[in-house]
Amino acid sequence: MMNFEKRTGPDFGADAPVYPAQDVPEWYRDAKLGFFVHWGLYSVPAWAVQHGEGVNIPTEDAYAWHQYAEWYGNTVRIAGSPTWERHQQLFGPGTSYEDLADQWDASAFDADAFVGELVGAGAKYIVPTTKHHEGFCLWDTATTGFNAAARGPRRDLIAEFHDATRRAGAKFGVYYSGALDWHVSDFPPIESDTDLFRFRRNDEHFARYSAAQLDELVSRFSPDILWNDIEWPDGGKGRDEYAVAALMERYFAAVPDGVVNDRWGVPYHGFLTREYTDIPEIISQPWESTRGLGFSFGFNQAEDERHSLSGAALIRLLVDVVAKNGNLLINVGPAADGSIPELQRRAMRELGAWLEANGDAIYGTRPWIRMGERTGAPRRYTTTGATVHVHALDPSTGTLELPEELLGSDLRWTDGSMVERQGHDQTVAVIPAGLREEAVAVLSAG
Ligand code: FUL
Repeated sequence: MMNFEKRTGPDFGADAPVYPAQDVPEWYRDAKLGFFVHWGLYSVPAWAVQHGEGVNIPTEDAYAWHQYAEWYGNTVRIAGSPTWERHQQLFGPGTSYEDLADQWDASAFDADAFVGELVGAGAKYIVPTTKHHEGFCLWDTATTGFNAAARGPRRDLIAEFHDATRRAGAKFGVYYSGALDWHVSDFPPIESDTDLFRFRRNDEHFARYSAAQLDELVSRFSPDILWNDIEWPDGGKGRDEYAVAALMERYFAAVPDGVVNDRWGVPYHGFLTREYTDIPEIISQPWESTRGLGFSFGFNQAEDERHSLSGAALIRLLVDVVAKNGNLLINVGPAADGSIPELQRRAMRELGAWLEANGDAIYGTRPWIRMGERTGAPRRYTTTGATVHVHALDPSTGTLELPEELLGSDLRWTDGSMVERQGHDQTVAVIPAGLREEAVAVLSAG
């Protein structure tokens, strides 16, 4: 995969940093489904305000009412915010966010069992947060004592994730918050999108700190994916050894078949990322859709069934993303103790069972000439070589309109049964009774 031809960023002249010209590897495109794991100090309170049906939060309050529980460390510093109020009541006014480090008890975490759940749900890759914006490192790092081996769990949680993921035969990625680290910053809380870009460390010293951490992660775990977030400190966008270009160089030398995302703030990216966004069409470049099962990545105890994707909705989301050339990086937010809350587990298990029967129409596929049809009952297409898979997103209707390109093909349902057709020109497939209860029913034409 390594491609030694170099790309340079625009407009930098002779001093332009040189980025690798690395393609997104085929294994990543084939994988289709990964699991994000957002776990950190924020999992101790595990709470964010739930907006609820029809509540409209004015833009200026968006950060005070942030729905992402992993943003707790910021929200709790906004005086008067619901998080701030609840925090005073539960933990007492003297308890800072960072004090939560010593309250984090991860004793129920069994990495093999945890990873087993994700792989059982169909994950081909797993991406835990190694350091989220809070700055707490989940691995045993030499760069700071603010880490899970020294405080709270007193375990190297990333090493445990890594070993279990490799044992399970899945790919291992790392999420890393590049330019936001509230532990080593001294800014007021972020209360707007403007603040997000103002209140962040951008100095050279911080770029060195971040690079040292990412280098540790690369040399210890050879991660298949570097999933950076919120860009890289500006102090590290040149040609120095702590700059993105040099980091990439070292990364691809260590992991030639690795891949990075697009959140580095430089003119180089691997796969594109989309977060809680509906994509209307096929995107020709490899991309990845991410979201939580509910409205948060970190576990939010304020959410229930009403806020979380059902198993069926999750399956339909995966099919929709894959038909549009994407991968789905669905998030699981464990409780502080390392267990997966039941609501999330239920949806994951339904997804795993569906993939068990229909995985051939997902893994290793590529999009067809179009993602689906805009009229009639909702459906999506994927392909394996010359075979086209037609996914009925609402099989309860009992019928599936076939695209005219496939009318002459041999058609079979996932369960191997022949396809019965109806209509004067035989363009409608009858969905067998046994498949009508499924979230998505699939027939293959080839
Ligand atoms: C965002 C972060 O701010 C969220 O907390 C989450 O980690 C998401 C995947 O990326 O930009």
